[in-house]
Amino acid sequence: MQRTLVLVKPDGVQRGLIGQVITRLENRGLRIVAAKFMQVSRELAETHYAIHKGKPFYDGLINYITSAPVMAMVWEGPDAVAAVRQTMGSTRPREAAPGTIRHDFALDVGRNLTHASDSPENGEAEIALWFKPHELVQWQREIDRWIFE
Ligand code: IDP
Ligand code: MG
Repeated sequence: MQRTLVLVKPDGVQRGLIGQVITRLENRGLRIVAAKFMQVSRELAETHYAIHKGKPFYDGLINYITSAPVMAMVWEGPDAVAAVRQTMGSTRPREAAPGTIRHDFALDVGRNLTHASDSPENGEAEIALWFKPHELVQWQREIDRWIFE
């Protein structure tokens, strides 16, 4: 079972789309492990997006992610990293496939609603950055055997 960090970014929260994002991940069969609604500090934003430092959109990205609260979550499932990114759609919403969250709810790359880890290694690192170990819940769903082969 693989785990991944998911954020509903400030635009998703402001637009009342937290529920729709969660519903799509639940519908997919993924299992929620942790969630917290929080204001992102500049320090956390800069650590999380360190890889993008120096890029033209970096300052705007830090301002965007710290501009209002986010919903931070951990989800798990088989190949959860790839599965969640597939459900989110391409970074640029106008290039995202119909049926993906970014296609169905967004237009501009700087307002693309969600974050999802891009590799299993980054997933574990991002989970450790955003959550304390005791905030991650280990549990089984009654329906798991009908979703996980
Ligand atoms: P990802 O979120 O799909 O993994 P990344 O390339 O890691 O995409 O970029 C991180 C975030 O930075 C994007 O989700 C988006 O919010 C923002 N971003 C990326 N490229 C641009 C851009 O060209 N203009 C404005 N914002 C951008
Ligand atoms: Mg990324």
